[in-house]
Amino acid sequence: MEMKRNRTVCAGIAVLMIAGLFPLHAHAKADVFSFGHPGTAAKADRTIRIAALDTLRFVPSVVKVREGETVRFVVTNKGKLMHEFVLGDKREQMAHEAEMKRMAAMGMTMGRDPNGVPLAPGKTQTLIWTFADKPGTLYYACHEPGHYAGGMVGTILVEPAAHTSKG
Ligand SMILES: [Cu+2]
Repeated sequence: MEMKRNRTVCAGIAVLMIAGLFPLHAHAKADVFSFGHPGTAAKADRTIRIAALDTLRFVPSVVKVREGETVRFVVTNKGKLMHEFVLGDKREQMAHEAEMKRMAAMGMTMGRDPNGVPLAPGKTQTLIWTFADKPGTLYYACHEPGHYAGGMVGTILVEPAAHTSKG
Protein backbone atom coordinates (compact mmCIF):
# COMPACT_ATOMS: atom_id res chain seq x y z
CA MET A 1 0.00 0.00 0.00
CA GLU A 2 3.02 2.22 0.48
CA MET A 3 3.54 2.40 -3.27
CA LYS A 4 -0.08 3.24 -3.88
CA ARG A 5 -0.11 6.13 -1.42
CA ASN A 6 3.12 7.51 -2.84
CA ARG A 7 1.76 7.26 -6.32
CA THR A 8 -1.38 9.17 -5.37
CA VAL A 9 0.63 11.95 -3.76
CA CYS A 10 2.97 11.87 -6.70
CA ALA A 11 0.14 12.21 -9.21
CA GLY A 12 -1.37 14.98 -7.14
CA ILE A 13 1.84 16.94 -7.20
CA ALA A 14 2.16 16.42 -10.94
CA VAL A 15 -1.34 17.76 -11.49
CA LEU A 16 -0.71 20.80 -9.27
CA MET A 17 2.56 21.44 -11.01
CA ILE A 18 1.25 21.03 -14.53
CA ALA A 19 -1.99 22.88 -13.84
CA GLY A 20 0.01 26.08 -13.59
CA LEU A 21 1.54 25.56 -17.02
CA PHE A 22 -1.05 23.82 -19.14
CA PRO A 23 -4.83 23.61 -19.37
CA LEU A 24 -6.07 21.29 -16.64
CA HIS A 25 -7.72 18.76 -18.92
CA ALA A 26 -4.44 18.03 -20.70
CA HIS A 27 -2.90 15.95 -17.93
CA ALA A 28 -5.44 15.91 -15.12
CA LYS A 29 -6.52 12.42 -16.07
CA ALA A 30 -3.50 10.42 -14.95
CA ASP A 31 -1.90 7.90 -17.26
CA VAL A 32 -3.02 9.42 -20.56
CA PHE A 33 -0.06 10.15 -22.78
CA SER A 34 0.05 11.87 -26.15
CA PHE A 35 2.90 9.62 -27.27
CA GLY A 36 1.18 6.26 -26.82
CA HIS A 37 0.02 3.85 -24.15
CA PRO A 38 1.12 0.67 -22.33
CA GLY A 39 0.87 -2.31 -24.68
CA THR A 40 0.24 -6.01 -24.20
CA ALA A 41 2.75 -8.81 -24.79
CA ALA A 42 0.44 -10.44 -27.32
CA LYS A 43 0.60 -7.36 -29.51
CA ALA A 44 4.34 -6.75 -29.25
CA ASP A 45 5.86 -6.50 -32.73
CA ARG A 46 9.44 -6.89 -31.53
CA THR A 47 11.87 -6.64 -28.64
CA ILE A 48 14.48 -3.95 -28.10
CA ARG A 49 17.11 -4.64 -25.45
CA ILE A 50 18.68 -1.73 -23.62
CA ALA A 51 21.35 -1.63 -20.92
CA ALA A 52 21.50 1.00 -18.17
CA LEU A 53 25.03 1.77 -17.02
CA ASP A 54 26.51 3.49 -13.96
CA THR A 55 28.33 5.85 -16.34
CA LEU A 56 24.84 7.43 -16.70
CA ARG A 57 24.35 6.10 -20.19
CA PHE A 58 21.90 3.81 -21.93
CA VAL A 59 23.24 1.41 -24.58
CA PRO A 60 22.11 1.79 -27.28
CA SER A 61 21.50 5.52 -26.92
CA VAL A 62 19.28 5.77 -30.01
CA VAL A 63 16.54 3.40 -31.21
CA LYS A 64 14.11 3.61 -34.11
CA VAL A 65 10.46 2.57 -33.99
CA ARG A 66 7.51 2.99 -36.33
CA GLU A 67 4.43 5.00 -35.48
CA GLY A 68 1.76 2.72 -34.07
CA GLU A 69 4.27 -0.04 -33.32
CA THR A 70 4.17 -2.02 -30.08
CA VAL A 71 7.66 -2.60 -28.70
CA ARG A 72 8.80 -4.77 -25.83
CA PHE A 73 11.65 -2.89 -24.13
CA VAL A 74 13.77 -5.28 -22.08
CA VAL A 75 16.02 -3.12 -19.94
CA THR A 76 18.86 -4.39 -17.79
CA ASN A 77 20.63 -2.42 -15.09
CA LYS A 78 24.22 -3.54 -15.50
CA GLY A 79 25.49 -1.30 -12.73
CA LYS A 80 25.51 -1.11 -8.95
CA LEU A 81 23.40 2.06 -8.71
CA MET A 82 19.62 2.38 -8.81
CA HIS A 83 18.34 3.46 -12.23
CA GLU A 84 15.03 3.70 -14.03
CA PHE A 85 13.70 3.67 -17.57
CA VAL A 86 11.03 6.28 -18.21
CA LEU A 87 9.60 6.79 -21.66
CA GLY A 88 8.18 10.08 -22.85
CA ASP A 89 8.40 13.24 -24.88
CA LYS A 90 10.48 16.20 -23.73
CA ARG A 91 7.61 17.67 -21.71
CA GLU A 92 6.96 14.37 -19.94
CA GLN A 93 10.66 13.96 -19.12
CA MET A 94 10.90 17.46 -17.67
CA ALA A 95 7.73 16.98 -15.64
CA HIS A 96 8.99 13.65 -14.32
CA GLU A 97 12.35 15.19 -13.42
CA ALA A 98 10.68 17.99 -11.44
CA GLU A 99 8.37 15.47 -9.77
CA MET A 100 11.30 13.27 -8.70
CA LYS A 101 13.08 16.27 -7.20
CA ARG A 102 10.00 17.25 -5.18
CA MET A 103 9.51 13.68 -4.00
CA ALA A 104 13.16 13.44 -2.97
CA ALA A 105 12.90 16.73 -1.11
CA MET A 106 10.02 15.27 0.89
CA GLY A 107 11.96 12.09 1.55
CA MET A 108 9.59 10.01 -0.54
CA THR A 109 10.19 7.59 -3.37
CA MET A 110 8.26 7.42 -6.60
CA GLY A 111 5.60 4.84 -7.21
CA ARG A 112 5.60 3.11 -10.54
CA ASP A 113 4.32 5.08 -13.52
CA PRO A 114 2.75 3.24 -16.47
CA ASN A 115 5.38 4.69 -18.81
CA GLY A 116 8.40 3.56 -16.80
CA VAL A 117 10.08 0.81 -14.81
CA PRO A 118 12.42 1.03 -11.82
CA LEU A 119 15.75 -0.73 -12.29
CA ALA A 120 17.40 -2.12 -9.18
CA PRO A 121 21.08 -3.05 -9.58
CA GLY A 122 21.48 -6.14 -11.74
CA LYS A 123 17.77 -6.39 -12.51
CA THR A 124 16.00 -6.67 -15.85
CA GLN A 125 12.56 -5.16 -16.36
CA THR A 126 10.19 -5.16 -19.30
CA LEU A 127 8.09 -2.24 -20.52
CA ILE A 128 5.71 -2.87 -23.40
CA TRP A 129 4.67 0.31 -25.17
CA THR A 130 2.39 1.05 -28.10
CA PHE A 131 3.54 4.22 -29.83
CA ALA A 132 0.99 6.73 -31.02
CA ASP A 133 0.39 7.20 -34.74
CA LYS A 134 2.60 10.23 -34.67
CA PRO A 135 6.15 10.47 -36.02
CA GLY A 136 8.64 12.44 -33.97
CA THR A 137 11.28 12.22 -31.29
CA LEU A 138 10.76 10.68 -27.88
CA TYR A 139 13.17 9.88 -25.09
CA TYR A 140 13.93 7.24 -22.47
CA ALA A 141 15.54 8.61 -19.38
CA CYS A 142 16.60 7.93 -15.82
CA HIS A 143 15.52 10.42 -13.17
CA GLU A 144 17.43 9.11 -10.19
CA PRO A 145 18.99 12.22 -8.58
CA GLY A 146 21.55 13.78 -10.93
CA HIS A 147 21.24 11.14 -13.64
CA TYR A 148 19.09 13.03 -16.15
CA ALA A 149 21.25 16.14 -15.78
CA GLY A 150 24.25 13.85 -16.17
CA GLY A 151 23.05 12.77 -19.60
CA MET A 152 21.23 9.53 -18.80
CA VAL A 153 18.79 9.88 -21.68
CA GLY A 154 18.34 8.02 -24.94
CA THR A 155 16.48 8.98 -28.11
CA ILE A 156 13.58 7.20 -29.79
CA LEU A 157 13.04 8.17 -33.41
CA VAL A 158 9.41 7.45 -34.27
CA GLU A 159 9.30 7.06 -38.02
CA PRO A 160 6.28 7.34 -40.30
CA ALA A 161 4.85 3.89 -41.05
CA ALA A 162 4.73 4.64 -44.78
CA HIS A 163 8.48 5.12 -45.03
CA THR A 164 9.57 1.84 -43.51
CA SER A 165 8.98 -1.75 -44.48
CA LYS A 166 7.21 -4.08 -42.06
CA GLY A 167 10.34 -6.20 -42.02
CU1 LIG B 1 20.22 6.29 -13.61
